[in-house]
Amino acid sequence: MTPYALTTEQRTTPLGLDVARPRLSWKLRSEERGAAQSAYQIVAAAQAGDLDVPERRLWDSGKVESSSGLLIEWDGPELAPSTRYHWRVLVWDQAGEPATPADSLFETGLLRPEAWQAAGRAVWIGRDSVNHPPMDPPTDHDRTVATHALPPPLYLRRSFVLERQPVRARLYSTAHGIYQARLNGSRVGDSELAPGWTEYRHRLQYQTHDVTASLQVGENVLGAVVADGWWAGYVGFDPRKPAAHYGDAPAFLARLVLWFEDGSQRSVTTDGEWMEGPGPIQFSDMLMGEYVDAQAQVPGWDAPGFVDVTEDDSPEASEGNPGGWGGRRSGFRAVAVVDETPGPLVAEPDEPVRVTRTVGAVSVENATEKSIVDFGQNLVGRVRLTVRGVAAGTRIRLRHAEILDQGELYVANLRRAEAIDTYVARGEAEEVFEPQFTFHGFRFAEVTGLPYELDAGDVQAQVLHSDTPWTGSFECSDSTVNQLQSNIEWGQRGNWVSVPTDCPQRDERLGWLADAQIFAATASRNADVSAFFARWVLDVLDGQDDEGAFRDIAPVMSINRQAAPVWGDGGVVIPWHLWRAYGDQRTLERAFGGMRAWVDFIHRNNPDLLWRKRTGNSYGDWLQVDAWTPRAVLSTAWFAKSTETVAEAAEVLGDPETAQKYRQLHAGIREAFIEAFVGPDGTVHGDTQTAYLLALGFGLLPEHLVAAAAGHLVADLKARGNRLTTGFVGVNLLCPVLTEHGHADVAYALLHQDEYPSWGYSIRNGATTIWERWDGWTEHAGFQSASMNSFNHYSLGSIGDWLFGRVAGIDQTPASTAYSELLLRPTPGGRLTWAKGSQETARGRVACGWSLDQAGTVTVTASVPPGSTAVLQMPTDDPSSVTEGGDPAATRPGVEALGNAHFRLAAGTYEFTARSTALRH
Ligand code: RAM
Repeated sequence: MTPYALTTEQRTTPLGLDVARPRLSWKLRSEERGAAQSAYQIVAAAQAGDLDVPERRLWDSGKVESSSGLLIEWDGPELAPSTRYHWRVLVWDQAGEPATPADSLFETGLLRPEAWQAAGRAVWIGRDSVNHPPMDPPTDHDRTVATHALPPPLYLRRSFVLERQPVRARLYSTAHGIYQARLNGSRVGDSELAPGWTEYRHRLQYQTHDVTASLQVGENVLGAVVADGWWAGYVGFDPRKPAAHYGDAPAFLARLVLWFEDGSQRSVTTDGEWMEGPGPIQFSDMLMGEYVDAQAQVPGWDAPGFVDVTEDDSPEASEGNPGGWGGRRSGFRAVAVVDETPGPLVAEPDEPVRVTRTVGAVSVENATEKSIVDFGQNLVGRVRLTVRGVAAGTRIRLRHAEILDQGELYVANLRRAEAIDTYVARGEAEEVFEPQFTFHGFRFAEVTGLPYELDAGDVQAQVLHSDTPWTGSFECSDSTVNQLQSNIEWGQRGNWVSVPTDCPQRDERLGWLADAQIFAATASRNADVSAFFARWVLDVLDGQDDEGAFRDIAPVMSINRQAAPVWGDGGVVIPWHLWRAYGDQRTLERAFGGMRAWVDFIHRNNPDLLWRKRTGNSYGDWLQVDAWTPRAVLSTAWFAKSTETVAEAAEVLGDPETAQKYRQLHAGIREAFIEAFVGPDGTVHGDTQTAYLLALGFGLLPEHLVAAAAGHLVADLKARGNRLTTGFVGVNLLCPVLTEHGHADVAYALLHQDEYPSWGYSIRNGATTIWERWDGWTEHAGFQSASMNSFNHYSLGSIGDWLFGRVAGIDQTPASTAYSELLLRPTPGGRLTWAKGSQETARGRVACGWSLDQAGTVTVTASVPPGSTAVLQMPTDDPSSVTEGGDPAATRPGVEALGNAHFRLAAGTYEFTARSTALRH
């Protein structure tokens, strides 16, 4: 047995942790059946070598009897700031044999906000716009919508001299806006759009970088480029110009801490000594795009040897100034200290946005005036364009679109987001343009201004998103279903940009709670979203008001009112999901008060237990088609669901009394629901698919009417030729509820449907991501209204959870957390002949898959990680036929027969076969 994938606070070797008692985790793998951890021991030390020397250890947990390696709290001495801690885990298997230990490390951040104020205190610096108003932005930029001038980003620099080489150096930095730090001419780190987006009034993240290797004896230059970003740029669909959201100008805050051999320390911080100057980026905005005039580059501005200002235009003056700035004033001048107080700073707790892959052009259509590039995939990021040998001053423009309309970019659905990047060439043999502080959602780019035909090799798309580790895979025998899984994954990638956004392309890109909660289960199949969501939950909680109402959006932006049903319920669902999927009790604890306050808010305003009042901007089953699920049915069902979840959470958190109270409330809501909305024949008021799905999925029907209600649901689907009418809210219950109630065949019919409305219809029409609307484009009506028509929204992709959970068959029992007890229910069906899924769960790798041959033999493979067990439901109508390697399954090691083709499996890898008359292919 081997421990692997060691994490601290759900991240691999994080730098700059601001957590008093970080939680340590490891996963386990083993070839052996029944493998399990019987005990562990954690030791920690200041140096890796000291882990071996008992008397030099900082913490030794001793041998702890436990089968779990999940989120074990640091129990060593109080952590010191800016300190690296090495830790090792030793585990013993079920026979008491020790396994090979595994090592990891983490490093604390500044830990206390006061640290920013300490000697050499850091203050916010920005442009001194009183004494040096920024130059007018360029007017030749093709802006069509925006009416306000966008000021150029800040180029900031500070020179300092080191007499000695530091042995260690860390840069702690953040911005009002988005920034890239520079040190001695190079970029620091690979974060994009740092510091990311949080509820800035409550929390602003700082980043930590190890910059030891970039420093030198002699002159050093620390710099930064800071653009408006979420702080001061265009965000959401709010027509207000920058300024209105958080502030009106970007600013920078940094603390570079240097440690020397003799134990002494020195800091270089943002202060009034810094200089601010011009640079090639003339403006940059996340929605509008970026304008770069390469002729305005100030060579060497961020490197040693640069002379800030010279009036002397003699060639001698240029000497010793590698920037060769010579004859002109560089334009750098003193910054303004814009704020003395650091503000609510916290260390960044999850993986930042990064460029994670490059996608080449699939084709380039060169016409006289322009080239249209197809990347073959609707994606999120920016174009990287190589420009060859054009004259200085040549202006090249990039426009972006998700889709083409008669060969031209379709940009109407971007609304006010211009998504135009402009490059003015320097006139060199080869120049590379890649905007830095903007991102677009696009599959196509139009390039104008090149005096030659663009070669496909000269243009790439750089894909960026919050770099959550990708942990899941799903595959099957049907290429359309595989395309659906790919579309779901790309939707997740593109919409995970610091916060879970609804869409990445138009003037919106907001953290809508319903979208996120509906998709959360699918998201955690594909990727490890534990740290990402745990952070966002704080934004959700920050948005809650004194009455207990959440907001529709977090961070709050554009719309600030009490949340609608399903939207506000995201504040309950997501913390609970983090507990279920990852065992994150700390986030559940943190969120519990807010979860409960939300339910109390609904209850207080709806004492008759039907949620009809205070429903915010009640969106209903958003974007349903050809159906109208009554609002009160939907909201009351969600009131019940959230109440039940609060009860379950109270139980987990060791408060049975509170659990009992909410269980009682839940029973009351359920009764009220039945009384008000359920007919004696099992019809649910509204008679829509979503009405049945909610009632069935949330257990809101009397037992004797369950089958009848399921029958009404199936009848509606059949009457429509296996076509759905669900919107965001019903869709994630659709296939799971059908399967649960014995109608997997209907679920498969929906999966394979390619007539409108269906997933297959969008794929047949070229979708490479999940569309916002079933009718985003149809043969009969063309494009939906451009006022709301994104081709990259993940919500309708929430079927992904079912692909993993039922088609491949990976799930967990209701009482299990972090997949401690798997429920493996591979479900052959539809036209599939095989399917398989795998997931790197918090405990280790889980896999399940099946294949079916023409004779009706079904083969199931499954992997259960050490310490977990599984209940496997073999898909066969002939339980006696289940074998492994020719022997009855029940006689095999690690297997216990539970009857009716159900088996309990210990950890291990299995391959079972069975005969099935029903499943013959
Ligand atoms: C749309 C958003 C989002 C949805 C809201 C109600 O504008 O894109 O998907 O949650 O409306």
